[in-house]
Amino acid sequence: MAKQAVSRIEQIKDTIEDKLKREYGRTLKNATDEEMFQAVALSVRDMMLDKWVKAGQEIADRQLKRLYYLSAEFLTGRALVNNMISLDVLDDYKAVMKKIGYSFDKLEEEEIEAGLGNGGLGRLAACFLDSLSTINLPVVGHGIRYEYGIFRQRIVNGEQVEEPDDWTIKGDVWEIERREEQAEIRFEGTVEEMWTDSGLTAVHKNYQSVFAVPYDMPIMGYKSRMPATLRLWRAECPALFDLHSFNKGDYMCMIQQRELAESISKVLYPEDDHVAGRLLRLKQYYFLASAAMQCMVRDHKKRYGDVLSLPDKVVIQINDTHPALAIPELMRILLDEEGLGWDEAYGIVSSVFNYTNHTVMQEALEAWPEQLFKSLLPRVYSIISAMNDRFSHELWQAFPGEWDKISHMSIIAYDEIRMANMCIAVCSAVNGVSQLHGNILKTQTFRDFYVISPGKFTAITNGITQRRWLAVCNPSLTELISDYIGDSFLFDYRELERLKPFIDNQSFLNSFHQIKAQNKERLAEYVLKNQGVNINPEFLFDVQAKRLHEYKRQLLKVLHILHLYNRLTQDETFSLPVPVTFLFAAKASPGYRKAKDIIRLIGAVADLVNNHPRTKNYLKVVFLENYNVSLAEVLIPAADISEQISTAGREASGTGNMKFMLNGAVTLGTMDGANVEILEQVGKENMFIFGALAKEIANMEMRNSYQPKALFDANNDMQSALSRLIDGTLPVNDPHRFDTIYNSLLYGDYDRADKYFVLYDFEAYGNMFETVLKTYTEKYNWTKKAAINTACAGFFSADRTVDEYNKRIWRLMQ
Ligand code: 26V
Repeated sequence: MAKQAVSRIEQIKDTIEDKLKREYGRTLKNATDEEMFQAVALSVRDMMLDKWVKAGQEIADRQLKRLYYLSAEFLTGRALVNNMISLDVLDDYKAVMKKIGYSFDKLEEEEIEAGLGNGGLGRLAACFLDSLSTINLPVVGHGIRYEYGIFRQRIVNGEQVEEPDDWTIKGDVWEIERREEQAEIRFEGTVEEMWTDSGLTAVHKNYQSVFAVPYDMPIMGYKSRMPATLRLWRAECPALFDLHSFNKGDYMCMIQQRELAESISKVLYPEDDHVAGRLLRLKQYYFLASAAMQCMVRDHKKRYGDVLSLPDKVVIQINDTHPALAIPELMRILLDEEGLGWDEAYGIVSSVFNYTNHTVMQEALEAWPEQLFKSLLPRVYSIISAMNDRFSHELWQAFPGEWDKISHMSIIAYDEIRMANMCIAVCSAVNGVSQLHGNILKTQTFRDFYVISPGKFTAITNGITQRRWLAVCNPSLTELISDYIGDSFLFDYRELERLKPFIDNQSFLNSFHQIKAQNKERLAEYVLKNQGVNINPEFLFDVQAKRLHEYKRQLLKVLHILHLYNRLTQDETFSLPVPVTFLFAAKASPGYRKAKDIIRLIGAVADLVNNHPRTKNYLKVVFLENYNVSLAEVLIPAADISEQISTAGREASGTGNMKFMLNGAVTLGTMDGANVEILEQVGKENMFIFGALAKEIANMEMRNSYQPKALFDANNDMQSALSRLIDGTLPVNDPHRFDTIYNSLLYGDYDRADKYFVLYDFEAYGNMFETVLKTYTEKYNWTKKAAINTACAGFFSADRTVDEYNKRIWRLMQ
């Protein structure tokens, strides 16, 4: 080993020893696992802080324009190994741990992951910060420091049980509290308008204050000189006790007020499927928006003196509509605190804001009850009202007399305030997250808006960071790739396609195959250790891992398993060319009944097929508990097949699809979201595509022509599979447990029958699955397909994504 490396290793060891001594009064010999983790993490943090401070200086000196990425969710996951890789010290730390005889894996597992997000939207925000830092663009992410992140899921008697996720219980090593930069957030009260020398001004009175205290975390991109900052806001009660008014009644009241104030950042809402007009959620969103905007204006004025130069120095991206109140909040600050006139303020606001849409599901488009909004945020309400008046006027000019259209497009109508409409009306750019999704926004969801401002709309396909989703989660594959093409693909995603010439190289493919086998073994160990279930790595691993939602169609896969069960049990001559382990991992929103029923169904089907004397030789079904970033890191590298089977037109992009592809899983999917672009990259020989197209689905919906019952009547296999839901075959206590699922497919409950076209695609899915199994038996051929998927995944790097945002929208300098 080179002399330099030896001294670096000694230095790291000394630092860890020093941290242990000073923080805990311990030595390398008697430190607990937790103390060891903390000491190591602190030593890594020191290295990041050096870069962080320098970056801050550079931003100030060069007066760089900065991005504010506003998001209600940042699903960062564990940070230790990722940070080591970014700082290029992973091998050094491994050597140190070896030297002191401490397991590196244990260290890694000691970290509690920050689960401050529900799914794709939150994880995307985390990938973006990593990529922005990697390409050295200056960004601050603003979010909420939820005390409880996404719930921990346990399965008890087949049912999902939610448990609180106490992630800060041991204190978070990565964050730094910045109490001196707190902001006051005002709720409720009344607004008085007054004429003063500077015209009509509004004064907000009798409000209730809550304080927002920031916690900053450096996010280290790969070999970056510009760590990103993630600033998470925590709610606190303004003053402690007011001793003068101290009497028993006030005391109780004060304690209550304190609880109320602090409840704002208490918990992440575990829903991403529908909007309940919840007061606390609205408070959270305003809390985030106001804290971020106050902080931004304060910082800008400190650097540049006034607010007029904001558009030159600042650009804001709002991640879905959750942080959209930042728009009227910045108006409020510019009007009421900075004394600007409406047009001047509006000019600034409309030039700095941009909006990303992440869903076309109507029930997830936020709209707040007008009265509730008005009483909680009276001043913000009056500003939105004024924006609505002006916007309605424009609409009237564009569509004279078309009242339906105008009220459909207004920001406020039918006693509701619609966040997406406000964003589109005000922002400079509105983007979808895949090509297909962008087109649906233009032609369906927001088509009337597209008519009046076509230039605003764009589509930028999502991406993932190849550091976490390859280097961290699949070290062996990373090493193999590096052996063939060097490791610059970790920095430059285009490099990955240099693997293509090796796709026919026997020894490359052998190693690729072996690595997949090892990763399957690693997963099997995990499943045995955590759930006490044995899975055989010789089986094909078919994985569907994502939030549980009807549109994602976990149900399609379940019905197909029942179909295979029927065939295997009814026809002794039928068998599968290769046995399959079907892995599911998914959290259901706690209030989403149907989603929870589907989890129960998966458990019941698992009990059925895993225990039947014949089917257990061919099928194994496992539901993995508590899907989160850390589980994804073990699961994804072990997949042979990636199930991406949403109803076409519904999945805005998907990012799990990209993670699986990068790790050499072949996609079995519909023409939905970014699957369409995966197909463009890999070609149809390297992907298994089936099912109705988005256009067909939209047509059937428009004409109301889809009749699942007719399909059912004409298809024996479908009948047999579906009847398993209600004929007592499934081992559950209540024989009617799955009646609702059955009925909603055939007859609809409160909604249309089979709203997500599960039965429509049932046969096509089954046929394509047969092809998958046949292909899998040709080992060489299969590994080639898998490797091509890895080689073609470069396009889906979030480095490419943020670079596109930058060229089209942000215009930041490196
Ligand atoms: C909606 C709501 C509504 C109610 C309250 C909380 C909440 C939280 C999130 C959402 C929107 C869900 C949007 C979302 O996560 N979309 C996913 O975004 C991914 C990143 O762009 C994309 O890959 C997925 O296809 C899309 O479903």
